[in-house]
Formats: sequence, structure tokens, C-alpha cells
Amino acid sequence: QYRINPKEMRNDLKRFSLIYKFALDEMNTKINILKEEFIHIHDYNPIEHCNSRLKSPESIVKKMIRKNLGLSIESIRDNIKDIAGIRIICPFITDVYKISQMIEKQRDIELVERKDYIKQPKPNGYQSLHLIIKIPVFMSDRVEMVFVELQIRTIAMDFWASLEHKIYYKYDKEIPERIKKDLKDAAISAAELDLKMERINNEVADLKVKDDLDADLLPFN
Ligand code: 0O2
Repeated sequence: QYRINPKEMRNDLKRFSLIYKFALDEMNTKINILKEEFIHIHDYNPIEHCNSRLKSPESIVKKMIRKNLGLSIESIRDNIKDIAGIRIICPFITDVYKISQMIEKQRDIELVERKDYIKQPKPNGYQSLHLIIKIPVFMSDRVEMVFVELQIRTIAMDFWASLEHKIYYKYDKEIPERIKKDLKDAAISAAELDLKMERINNEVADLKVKDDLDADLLPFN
């Protein structure tokens, strides 16, 4: 008769979560390389900051129950694609797409899904670019392709999303329509601010190019 061995099960679970930690380590290294190289070549940092997190076992179980799925390691591995999550915050919208392109182009990364909530914001106003990718994690006896969720967004988008999350967190009943509309208006203001800051940045960049050209054309004394 087959019996579950608790020690073996604990080891399996430990190994299971370790794989996601390794996937995060790998992705964080990739992102740091992109950032440092970009600064070296362009003298410009397209990443303000970057956070990563492992989904807690409680959140994983809640999500499995919400999705009506069986609670086995195989089912969790196949269905929960954001156990390893990374959030990359960029100064401008163009940086968001630059970073996502650089990541999507990497040969060992498999793009599984791309949700562009910047081009098509969620009904509540939420904006962000989400990539679900798979990356290979090289273990001692095998290679595992592991899901990682990347959320790439601007400082303004992150400001709105973080506060919206906090506001909802404190209130577990249905939010009145008036407040929902206020939150959506705030998201629209954040998006307008993003466009304005990007326009200002482009204008200053043009001025710099013009100054450099003028300096090059200065006659020798
Ligand atoms: P946490 O704590 O951040 O992990 P899924 O539920 O993932 O199978 P879905 O809903 O299509 O499928 O995923 P989506 O739209 O890509 O969103 C997943 C994550 O994006 C959420 O994770 C949030 O982090 C973020 N997100 C999505 N919509 C909103 C929003 O309206 N407001 C805020 N503040 N964040 C949002 P989790 O698992 O909900 O939470």
C-alpha cells in the first residue's frame, strides 16, 4: 500500500519553491546586466528600480481555490504563472517598451503571454505591461522551464497601482461608484503626467543635441 512520506513531501515542496527562487535570481541578473550595459553605452538608466517577490503559499492556495483547480504540485506548476514575480519601474513609457523588447529578444527566454494594459488599460484605469515568460533553470539533474511574471511600468503607473492596492486592501466591501470614478480619473491624470514628462524629456534631449552640434561648429581660436 502507498503511503505519503511527510519528510519526502517536505523535501519536494522545498525543492519546488527553490526553483522559483533560482528563476528570480536568474532574471534579476539578466535585468542588472541590461541596466549596467545600457548605462555604459547610452549614459542613461532606463530602470528606476526593480523588486522581486515569491508568491506566498497562502496566496497560491487561494488562487488555486479561486480557479477551481486541484491542489497538487503539478497543477500549481502548470497553472500559477506568477509564483515568481518581478516588477520593473522605468522613468518613461518608451523605457517600458525598450526594456520589454530587450527581454523578449533573449534567446533562452520563451514569451508565453504579453498583456499590454498601457495600450489597453483595465476598466478601473490600471496601466502596466505584463509579460509571462518561461526561463530555463539548470538543476543538478535536469533543466526546468519556469514561469516568471514581469510587470513593467512607469513611476506614475506604479504610484497609482500601489496606492489603489492600499486603498482596496483596507476596504473589503464593494467600493461606491463615485470613488471608482475618482480612482479612474486619477489613473488618467497619471497617464497624462507620463506623456507630459516624456515630452519635456524629449525637448531637453533635442536641446542637448543642438548644443553639442553648435559646440562642434565653433571656429578654432
Ligand atoms: P499580487 O499580490 O500582486 O501577486 P491571474 O489572476 O494572474 O491568473 P489576471 O488577473 O489576468 O490573471 O492577471 P493580470 O491581469 O496580469 O494581473 C495580475 C497582477 O497584476 C496582480 O497580481 C497585480 O499585481 C497586478 N494587477 C492587475 N490588476 C490590477 C489592478 O487593478 N490594480 C493593482 N493595483 N494591481 C493590479 P495579484 O495576484 O492580484 O496580486
